[in-house]
Amino acid sequence: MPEERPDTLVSVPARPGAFSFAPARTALLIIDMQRDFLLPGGFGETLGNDVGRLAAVVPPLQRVLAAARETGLPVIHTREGHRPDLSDLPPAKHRRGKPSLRIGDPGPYGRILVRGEYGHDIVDELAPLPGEVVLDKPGKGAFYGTDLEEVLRAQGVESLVVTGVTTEVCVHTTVREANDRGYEALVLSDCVGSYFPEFQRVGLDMIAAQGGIFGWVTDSASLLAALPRPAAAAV
Ligand code: C5J
Repeated sequence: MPEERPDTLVSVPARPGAFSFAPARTALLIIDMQRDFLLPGGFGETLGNDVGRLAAVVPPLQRVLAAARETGLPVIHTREGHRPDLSDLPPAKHRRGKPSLRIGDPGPYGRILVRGEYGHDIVDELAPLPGEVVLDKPGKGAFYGTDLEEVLRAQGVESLVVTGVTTEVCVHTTVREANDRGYEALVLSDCVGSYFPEFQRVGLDMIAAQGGIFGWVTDSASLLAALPRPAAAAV
């Protein structure tokens, strides 16, 4: 049973400056840690990407997920994907690029990026627990076409710890959407991943630039050191 979450402010060293948040009003957002993006043969690879680059995100994100659960932070998982009849897939998204398999085509883990398929679901290492929100989104941003805002409002959330893939696409879009809606977002540099090292670096720089134009950036160790946890869990 998680302890009562402290309402006092906690400060984490971050770019462009310390990020202060109340654990009682903070949620962990895990963006699209789906087999289709992380495993060979999934959607990410059909687009020509080296999916091995995303694997490094899993161990630090597992540690952050465990700490969030111990502290009692709400955990929200998202999955990008579409209805089996593809009625929510814009034709422009469907025909985009030259992937070896398109959304809806049969692939090694079922139909590519289709809800209910094995590949659409979250990797085993980060599997949601009963009671954690799993939000299916048709777009890149987690607020678009979802009830994320209602979920956050109902839980009194004001700050988000943002993790997942990919840094420059779904993470960035979500952080920008969150910023426009008045949320303060802390992005964990080692818990977000990109297929492109330069996009990872620049994507993070863009968030923290101009005094934190979209949010703040730190790493998982800094967050874990600052997060107040029940004494037994922190040792
Ligand atoms: C992409 C995502 N890259 N989750 N989706 O298409 O970033």
